[in-house]
Amino acid sequence: MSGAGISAESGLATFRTESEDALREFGDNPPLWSRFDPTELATADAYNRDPAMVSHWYDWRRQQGARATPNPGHHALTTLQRAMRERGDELTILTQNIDGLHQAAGSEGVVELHGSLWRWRCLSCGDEREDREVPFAGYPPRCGACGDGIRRPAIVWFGEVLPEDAIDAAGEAASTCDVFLSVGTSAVVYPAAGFAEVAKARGARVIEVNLEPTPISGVVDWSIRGKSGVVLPALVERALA
Ligand code: BJW
Ligand code: ZN
Repeated sequence: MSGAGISAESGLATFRTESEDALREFGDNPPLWSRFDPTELATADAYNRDPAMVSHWYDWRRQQGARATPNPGHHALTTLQRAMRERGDELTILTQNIDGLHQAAGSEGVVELHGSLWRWRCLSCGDEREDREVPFAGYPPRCGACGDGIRRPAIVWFGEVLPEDAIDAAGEAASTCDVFLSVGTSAVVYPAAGFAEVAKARGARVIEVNLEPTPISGVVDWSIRGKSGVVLPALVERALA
């Protein structure tokens, strides 16, 4: 299970941090919710109130996403996934991230719990399609399928239900895995945060990789403090040795 922290070393801002030390370390790229109000941007109400403003904000996010490339943390997971497949095992990557960097690193079958920065859904006809155009042309963005419906980012905002197939895949992986890795997530946003505990309750070993302690640090078997771009390559190298 990855969160925004795994993409921090690709230059993408995280959402929140618990420590002042970490806040200083983020320098001129501080966590998003330390400078923006999520209720003004990441809810359906906010979008209905001001679709142009919210769309512009996501344009800015897409501009950053378009420039970002996977870092050694993403690549390490791809290496692990391929090596495990060769041995007849499986590594399921569950991500809360909407940036697509796991896929860009070559990981397969990535389960996107919170949607994607690169997909849009029409509020009228429900058509959902990929669009990587940055910046997006015209506000509010109109649907290419039905012609006049307004499109919204296919991202899961606060108070919205996660995609059913993603929840099912995450539940299945968490309840059947031998090892559950929680990487770069503050583990406060539900239901995603609950899967580590599901895995633990079903007997999996749980490993956390994070710069700082989180609410699941007391539950996990190992809590490794450090940057995922450093820790994951080292972990994977040892796991495959
Ligand atoms: C590093 C690092 C490095 C940094 N290396 N580590 C119980 C109580 C109260 C509220 C709720 C509740 N249960 C559910 C809710 C509501 C809500 C919720 O959980 N709120 C909590 C905040 C309390 N959940 C929802 O609303 C969800 N939906 C839902 O519950 O629906 C139920 C429902 C039922 C029936 C009808 C209707 C509804 C949906 C949640 C969607 C979350 N969406 C967002 C925004 C997307 C939009 C956008 O991106 O613009 O998704 S919120 C934001 O947080 C984003 C992330 O995916 C998500 C998780 O954040 P993540 O990934 O953990 O990042 P950070 O920044 O929090 O943490 C980064 C971590 O990395 C830190 O710990 C750093 O230390 C670390 N780090 N650099 C390693 N180099
Ligand atoms: Zn439409």
